[in-house]
Amino acid sequence: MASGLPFFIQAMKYREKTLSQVLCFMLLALGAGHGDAQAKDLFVLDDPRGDDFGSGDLVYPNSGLIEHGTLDLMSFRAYEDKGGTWFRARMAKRIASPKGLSTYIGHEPLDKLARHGFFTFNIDVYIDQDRITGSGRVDTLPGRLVDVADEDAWEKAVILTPRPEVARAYYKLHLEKQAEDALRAEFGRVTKDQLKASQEQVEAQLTEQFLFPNKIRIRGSRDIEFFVPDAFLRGTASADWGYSVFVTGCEVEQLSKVVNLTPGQFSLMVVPAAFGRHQDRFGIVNDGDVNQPPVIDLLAPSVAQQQRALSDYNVVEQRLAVVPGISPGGVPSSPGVPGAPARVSATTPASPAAGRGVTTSAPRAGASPPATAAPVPASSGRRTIPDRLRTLNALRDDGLVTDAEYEALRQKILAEL
Ligand SMILES: [Ca+2]
Ligand SMILES: [Ca+2]
Repeated sequence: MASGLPFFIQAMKYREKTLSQVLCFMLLALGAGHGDAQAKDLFVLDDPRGDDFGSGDLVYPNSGLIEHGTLDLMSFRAYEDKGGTWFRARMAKRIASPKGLSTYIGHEPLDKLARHGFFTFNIDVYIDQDRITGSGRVDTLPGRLVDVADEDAWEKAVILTPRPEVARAYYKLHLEKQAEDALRAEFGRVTKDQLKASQEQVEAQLTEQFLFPNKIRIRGSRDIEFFVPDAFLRGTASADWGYSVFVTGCEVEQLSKVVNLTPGQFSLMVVPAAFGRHQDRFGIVNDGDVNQPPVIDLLAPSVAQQQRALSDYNVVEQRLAVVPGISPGGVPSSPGVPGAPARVSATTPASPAAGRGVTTSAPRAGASPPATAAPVPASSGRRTIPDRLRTLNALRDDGLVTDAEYEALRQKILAEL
């Protein structure tokens, strides 16, 4: 559905962006290396400096922890290594370390939670492997408030986040709850078998479509690298694929905000935006609209394109801002079958019931929760509560969540009874 994108963005996709990027790509192919004999550059995409303001209206929280430049993406590079691809993001400023800092609640060492040397941002990478318009998913993780362009509908999502195991577990809890709600809404009750099938479906889809890398390293002061195994992408990252890449602030402590909110409100570790200046969220200035996405920097050839993409949404139409993908090799998206619904990639439901609500066929605009999930009152007996508590216990046993987080989440889960 090309009409979902303003013309100038579509035009950009095939023209203005490709020249410099293809040039970069060629230069890299000529052998700019990493000092690692095995490493082979695949591509690099540059992003302007000083555009870490989203649509142009976002200002940093006055927490003292992050400041202008902290979330400013300068380039996004991929290079091949044994068994997979390293992605490297270069930021405009030194990447802040959690060392020596404490959690807000409980005052535990922050680097006990954020174990990979960073804690202030997430970088989402949605990869369109088939370059067929409308084929794949267009939704992004909860809290980002953007969709990916239909042209760049994705098959694989790689989410760099300071607490990868916890992010995955929280997202899984969220999906399981959605799936259970959908089953109950449809059948009035949920059998043990349905529940089991539904949970297996959630896990299979997560594994197939989402990677939260835990092989992460900081290089120098401004580069962060994360490893994506070939097994996940089914090969090395290709310059011919499309990449939708953006930076959000990381809400590294989650506490009460997780698990049980409605789908439209649930946010997976993203610092939100709100009017005025705040300590704990991004501020919206310049009379900017309150519903703009909390995406601070979008990988795009120009600042203007980023601003256009992030400010083009409509709450009444339940249309989110749409972020374009970039193909480093300049491969355009080919038209899909006209009028065909977006393909739900990979996991096919074992039975109609099992898959319901799980195979999120990428509803446009997370503003509206899936219709199937709506009618169920929160007080309906939840079969997944014991499972969710087990998940939570496992996170605690691994030392991945603090006692304060554990307690807040436990209360939240139990309150659903
Ligand atoms: Ca930038
Ligand atoms: Ca940008």
